[in-house]
Amino acid sequence: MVIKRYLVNNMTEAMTRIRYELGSNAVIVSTRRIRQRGILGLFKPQVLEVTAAVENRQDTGPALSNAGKIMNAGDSQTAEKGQTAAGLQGDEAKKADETESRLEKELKELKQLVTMLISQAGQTGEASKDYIERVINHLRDMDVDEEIIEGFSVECGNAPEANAGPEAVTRYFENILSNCIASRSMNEKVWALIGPTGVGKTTTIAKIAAQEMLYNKKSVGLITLDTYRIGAVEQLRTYAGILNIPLEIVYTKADLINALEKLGHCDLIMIDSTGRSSLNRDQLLETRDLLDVVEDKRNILAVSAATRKNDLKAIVQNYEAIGFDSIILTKMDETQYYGNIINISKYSDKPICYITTGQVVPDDIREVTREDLLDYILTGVRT
Ligand SMILES: Nc1nc2c(ncn2[C@@H]2O[C@H](COP(=O)(O)OP(=O)(O)OP(=O)(O)O)[C@@H](O)[C@H]2O)c(=O)[nH]1
Ligand SMILES: [Mg+2]
Repeated sequence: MVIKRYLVNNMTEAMTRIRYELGSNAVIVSTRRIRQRGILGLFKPQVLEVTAAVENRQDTGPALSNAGKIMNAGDSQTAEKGQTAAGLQGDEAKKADETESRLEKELKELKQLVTMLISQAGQTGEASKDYIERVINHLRDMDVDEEIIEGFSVECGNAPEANAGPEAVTRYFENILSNCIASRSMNEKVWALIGPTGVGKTTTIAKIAAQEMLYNKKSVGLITLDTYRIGAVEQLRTYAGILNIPLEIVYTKADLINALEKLGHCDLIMIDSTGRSSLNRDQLLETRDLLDVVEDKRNILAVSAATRKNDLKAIVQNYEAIGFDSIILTKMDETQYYGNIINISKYSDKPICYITTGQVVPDDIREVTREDLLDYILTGVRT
């Protein structure tokens, strides 16, 4: 006995294929609707699984074996037709007619099957094209840089169908995002937050200090360079008071050296700096001059996720005047257009270490993972 399983769209397709492959003696053993396996299956409609059996292997493949006969019959038909009319009589002529009509019928079925398979292949290609188009529109909505979209479109849009579905898209962005996550551990003892005005530097310092104390049991000390803005020192003093940690206020390089010595016993020293417009190079250089006295430090650029992408590009480029090792994307809760997560990987080769998601200290901050960022970028086109 030969048993064969078919995945088809409907019973007509099943019957045609079974008749073609197993012959007219085949019987249907079971039918059920199933979804195809794998993530790609989620995006495909259910298919019909039909199991058919035939008693004897010799019964199988009549159409295939007949296919040869059809060709031969076709070739010889013209030559033999005159002979048939002239020579064959009664039963024999009837038999020949029957064979001819059976062959015609099988040929018709074969034609239908081929047409159906060709149209199905076309539809699958269309589906993956539509999907890539949908992802491209989504990326545009997310305000992703056009050059990134172009790169994606070339890579996935021109890929063969198997490489142009949701799995391939996820893989593509996983690769990009792998480079924009701080995989290196941040072992430096001093972390200095720099960045434009009002992006959340001081609040973020309070969040990190609290989390490092609570979860990593580190002793933390704070230094502020921001004696420029009225109320800035008080803001950080309030956090230092709540956390019960030391705070040093610094005006000059000598002050900074003293402060670092005083806080030498701390596991982590966090430096808050004055917010600087990235377009004011003199101010940027002033901050760099001051920070240059600190050895073994990590400069972290804080920038709001809600920044327009061209401004983000300028900020990242101009802050190279100070130099930075990683990035914090702040105020993720203030935007629904998360393109900057991926834009920043194009504008800078520095990884993202944290994102902040609200005003609450210390909760609204988290270290980033690739999956987290993928969710931000692809939610809406993954399901
Ligand atoms: N929605 C939202 N607001 C935030 C976030 N982080 C900080 N803020 C708010 O942004 C405002 C400015 O925060 P600061 O921490 O003072 O910003 P800063 O960068 O230190 O500002 P300057 O020192 O003036 O340059 C405050 O109202 C914060 O509560 C965040 O992740 N989401
Ligand atoms: Mg501040």
